Order: sequence, then structure tokens, then C-alpha cells
Amino acid sequence: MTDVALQPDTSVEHKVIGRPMDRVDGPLKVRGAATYASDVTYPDMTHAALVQSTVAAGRIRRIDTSRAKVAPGVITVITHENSPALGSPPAELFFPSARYPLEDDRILHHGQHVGIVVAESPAQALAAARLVTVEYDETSPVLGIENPDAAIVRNPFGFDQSRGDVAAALAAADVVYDQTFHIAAESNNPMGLFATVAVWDGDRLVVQDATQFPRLVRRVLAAHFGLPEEKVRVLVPYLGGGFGAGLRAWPHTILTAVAARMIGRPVKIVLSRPQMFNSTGHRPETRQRVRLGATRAGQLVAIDHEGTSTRGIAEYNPEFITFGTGAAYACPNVATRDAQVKLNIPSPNAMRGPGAVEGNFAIESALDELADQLQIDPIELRLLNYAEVHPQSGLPWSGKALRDCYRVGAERFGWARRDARVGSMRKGHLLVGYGMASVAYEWYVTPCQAKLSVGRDGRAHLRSAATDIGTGTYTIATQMVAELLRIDPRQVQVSIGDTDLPPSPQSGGSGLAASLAGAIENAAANLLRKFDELRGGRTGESYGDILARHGLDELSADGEKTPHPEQASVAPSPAFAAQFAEVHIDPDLGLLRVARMVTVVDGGRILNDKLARSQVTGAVVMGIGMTLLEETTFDATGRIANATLGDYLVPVNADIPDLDVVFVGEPDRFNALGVKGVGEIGIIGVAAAIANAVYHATGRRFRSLPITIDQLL
Ligand code: MCN
Ligand code: MOS
Repeated sequence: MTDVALQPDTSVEHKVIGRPMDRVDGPLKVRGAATYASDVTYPDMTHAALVQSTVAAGRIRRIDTSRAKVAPGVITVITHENSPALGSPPAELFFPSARYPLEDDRILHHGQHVGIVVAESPAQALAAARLVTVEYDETSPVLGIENPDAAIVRNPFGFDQSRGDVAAALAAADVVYDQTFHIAAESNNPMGLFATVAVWDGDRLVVQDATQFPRLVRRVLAAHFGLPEEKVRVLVPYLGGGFGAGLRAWPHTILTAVAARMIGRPVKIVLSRPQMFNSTGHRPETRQRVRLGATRAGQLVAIDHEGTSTRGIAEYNPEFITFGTGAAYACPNVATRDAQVKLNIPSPNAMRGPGAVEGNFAIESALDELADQLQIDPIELRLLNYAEVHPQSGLPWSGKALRDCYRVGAERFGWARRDARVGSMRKGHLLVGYGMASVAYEWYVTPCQAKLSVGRDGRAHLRSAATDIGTGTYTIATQMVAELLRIDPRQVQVSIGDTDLPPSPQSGGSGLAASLAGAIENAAANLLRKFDELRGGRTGESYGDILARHGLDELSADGEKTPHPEQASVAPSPAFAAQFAEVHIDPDLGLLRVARMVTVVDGGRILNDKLARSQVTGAVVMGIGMTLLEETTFDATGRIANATLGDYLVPVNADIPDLDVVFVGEPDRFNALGVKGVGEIGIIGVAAAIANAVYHATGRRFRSLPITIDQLL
């Protein structure tokens, strides 16, 4: 990194944004000096362990804590019988809070927390938790997405869409497609086990929590304890991944805060891997039906898309399966409907690309089937139905380079070498298949604030309550500040992960980079304006010189992400991508290997080429897991039967082929610094690309995930 004079001299070429800069927090992490919630410790800290329900539905008849209470080191045992009553969290929360599980004696799912034991050591807490005995009045749990006894909620998000006349268009279409799809439940499995440390200082609560959304945790805790939000501070300087699991205020976090208040000492809880399966959400099981109508020439005339996901009994989960379908292609008649089935299962929650990844698998598989039926090249079919403007509003896109994604992807992949005839390509005795999928992924920008200061030493300090969940927020914030202030990145300090700092949205919905970019751009502009006033027309002075001349130690400015003035006349663009997969299948063994994948992404302006690439690569790996390996299995009692990394398969190095990632497109003209979200897009089209390649290789169409060896045999 070249040193740049510490002065706002606009004639100096100073590009930091976009560079593949190493993580600024990398050395801290490698040395073990980055403190995750599980590393936090206090002198008089205590440790908690959970008691969890062994039935999925019913009531607690009797709970006996007498043996646990007198076990070595035990300080307290809290159950619904002695828990304080808590206030209710605000109803309007997008990611609803979980029901406080000690509210009453009701059991809504297997693994529900029915008690928390606090002891002097983790081992003592765990041992005592096993001594709590619970008798249940068990009722038969409602399980299974097809269960006719399950309550169904229709249009749960209010996003069902309709344009044109789908029924008439389907009736008049040359060809009609109608198929159903199924995707198994999956579990997020971040490497870092979720942990919470809660400590009360009078009526002020400080919580270190494994969360992607500290503001949500603060709001929920404040509401539960009847406190103004300022009395609750949530800290998450580092997180060992979340992939969506950190987008809710989970019961174990609330219980830890309750316990800390009851005993007047800090309490720490670290979940076990099995508890990560039943206490921090999962991707729900889903079913979909897709109907397409098209002309013989390949023009789509109707799309009808229904999606159903599972949810817990007491809380819904924003799983927008069909939301993206209406804007994906230029089709005059589109109807989309979502529904949720209430089951006695731990609450599903966001998992990378929630809703969209399921919807994309169905729609992009359906288009592949249509292409095959009409004998049209799959890319050609997508180009024939390319949405030049937003198909619902008719407004121009703020930025869309999907055509480039197809073109560059096809070139790099060698799509032209594809022999369209099914089963025609071979490598030795292996069947070879080429498949592709098109992706449009909505990412969510929300209001965000930041404070930027420059001190007399010329160092800049950025403060915002944003989080870095492994994504690289520290690094991109450093780059943005360095470029906008035209200083060396080593002169930038970034403080995030603390709700006492200026409010920021979640790291979720692939929206944090863009939200923070808006706040930083605005703060930098405000700060530079203040420096300009102080400079009074002089030249050649550094920031430090200007401050010294005015006898100031530091100058600060606030910034916020504000809506773009053109908002009403432009359709905010999703991020776009094209994904290509080559599969090799051993017809004798049913062995399927993904031989290579090419992913071309229009992410607007890329802030850090290395980190963005790592985001997309990681997401493709998750997509391969979803397509071929991952499945959270509920047994007949509602227990998750494979809640360990020994039984739940995730991809390992040997499963992952060469992954090519390319960025195309222009800075988005709607958004601060031209940024779009890229944290999730890489997973979205993987399943369809692979399933389409499997069809091309074998002639067998898989509409259910995961695609496993036994099915391929
Ligand atoms: N980035 C970039 N240029 C852009 C946009 C982003 O270089 N135009 C890079 C930056 O390094 C940025 C990262 O990509 O920090 C992600 O930015 P963004 O797309 O805004 O996503 P968020 O910061 O909101 O992160 C959440 C997103 C989601 S929703 C999931 S799920 C997910 C993901 O990020 N979970 C992750 N990536 C993850 N990566 C890790 N290591 N761990 C997780 O749990
Ligand atoms: Mo991502 S599933 O929105 O955290």
C-alpha cells in the first residue's frame, strides 16, 4: 500500500476501494487476540447450561430441580416455576423474537429450553442440568410439511403478487409446464458456537452475544426487561459466522440475561453443537409448485409460483420463496403465493439466501426443462425473456449487467462445447453434464449511521454499530474511509459491534456493505466540508496542520444513509449472477462430482476484490452442500436426529472443485459508492445449475434436494 500524504489533495490518484486488501483484523484473529463472546470473561463470572425438552408437544406436569439445586457449584436453577414474568417485545419486528420459553408450562418443540442451571463452572452447570427431571403431559406433535392437521398461514408476509391473467394465459399457451419441488430442512452450522455473556450493572444490562443484529437483541432485551433501549448494551466485536442464524434474539440469550439478573453476577453460556441445531434456527423444509406457459418460440406467457415453508407454532419466519419470481423475467402474466405450515419444530430462521435460494432452484430448474422441451439453448431461452426494465413497475433498473453475466460466464465455462443432447457427453466412463442458472438476488439496504473523526495525528476513526461476522466489514470500512479522506488505510481505525455506537442495521440480507457505504460517504462529505471551512483557502496543509492551527484536537462529523433522490423513477436493482456447473457422474456407483463451477456476479462496485470473491466462493460451497449433502432430519418424535457434524454432512475440501468467480457490471447508480450486496448471491443458483447439469448428463430430473447417491443409482 503506498503512503499517501495526509492531506485532502484531490489531484493525487488515491484508489483504495476495490483493492484486494487483506483483512485488517486478520492478524488479531490469527493471534487469538480477537475476543469472541465465548472468550469474554469476568472475575466473578458464572456458567450456565440449558435443560431442554425431550418431547415436542404438550405441557410440563412436574419439574423436579431438587437434586440439581444441591449439586456441587450450583448457584441457581430457573424454570417456568420461578422465572420472572417478562414484558413482550414489540410486535412489528421483522425478525420476530422467539417466545420466552419459560413463560408457562407449554412445550412447542423438542429441544425447547425448559430450564437454565447456573453454576461456578461449565462442567458443574452441565452435570447439574442432567439432574433436573421433567415429567410431561405429552400430546401428539404436529410434524411434516404435508400434515393435513397442520395449520396453514396463507400470504404470511403480505407479498403475494399478481399481474395479468395467469389462468387465461396458461389455457392459451402452446406449452404448459407443471411440476413440484421439495427441499429438505438444513442447518446453518457456523464454525463458532453461539455464546452469550450477560452482566448487570445496576439497571443497566451489558450483553456480549453471538449475533448478526445487535440492535434487534437490544430492542428485544429492553422490551423483555421493561427498560429504555439505552440501558441495554449489546457487544459483538467478532462473530464466528452466522449465515443467518444470528438474525434473531434467541431464547438462550434472554435466559442468560434473566439468570444474570436473578443471581447478581455475570453469566456465560456457550451452546453445544447439537444445541446449534435446535436453538438457533434452520432453513425450513419447503415445497413448491411451478407452472409455466410459453409459446413454441420460447416466449414466457405465464408464471405461477407457489411456495410453502415450515414454521414454528408460535413464531413466523420471513422465508420469501416466491418474492423474486415476479421481477426475474419479462412475462406479462405472473402470480406468486407463499404459505407457511405451523409445526411443532424449533423455529426455522434465515439461512444464506433465505427464500430466494429455494425459489431459484424451482424456477431455474423449470426453465431448463422448458428449454429442453422446446429445444432452445438454456441461455438463449433466458435472453428471449430478458427483463430490460422492471417487469412489474416498468421502471428502468438502477444497474443490470445480467446479459454480461451470461456472456462472460458462457465464455469462461466453454458453454459452446456443450452438446445439447442429453447423455451425449462423456469423459472415459463418466457421464458429463453442463448446466446453468440465472440469478437475481434482492438485497436489503436500510438506514444506517456513522460518525467519522480525524485527530491531530492525522488518524481517522470511524464508529458505527455495524458488525463483521466474518464478511470483512472492518476492512471495507477502512478502505472506504481511506479513499474518501484520501489517507493511508493504516491511518484508519474502525470501531463497530457495539450498540452504544451510531445505529446500524444487521449484517444480513446482504445489505450491510451498501448501508454502511451510505453512512460513511455522507459522514466523509460532512467532515471534508468542515475541514474546508477551517482551511479557509490555504493549500498544502494536512488535516493535522489544520486542526493544530485552530487549536483543535479532533474534528468529527455524523453521516447517515439517506434515500436516493431518484428513488421513485428507478427500480432498485437486485444483484445478478449466472452460475455454470460441470458434473461428472459414475453411472455404476451413482457417484456425482461437481467438476468445476463458474460464477459471474454483477455486484455493482466491488469494495474489496479479495473479500467479495471469498464471499461468493464460500456461498458456492454452501450451495454445493445444499444440493448434494445437507439435510436436517426430524424423526417421528420431532427430535432432530442428526444434530452433530458427524451425522449432518457439510462439504469438505475434497467435495469442492475449482471455483471460478468473476465480477462484471458497473457501479449501481442508485446506491452510495455504487455498491450492491454480494454476501449471499453466490449460493442462489448453485442447486439449479447442478441439477440441470445432472439432467444433461443422465436424463434424470431431480426436483428434490439433496440429490444423493442412492437416488442417482
Ligand atoms: N463486499 C464487497 N463489495 C460489495 C459488497 C460486499 O467487497 N459490493 C464484501 C465485503 O467484504 C463485505 C461482504 O462482501 O463485508 C458482505 O457484504 P454484504 O453483501 O453487504 O453482506 P452483509 O455485510 O450484510 O453480510 C451478510 C451476508 C449474509 S446475509 C450472510 S447469510 C452471510 C454472508 O454475508 N453470512 C456469512 N457472508 C458470510 N460470511 C461469513 N464469513 N460468515 C457468515 O456468517
Ligand atoms: Mo443472511 S441469511 O440474511 O444472514
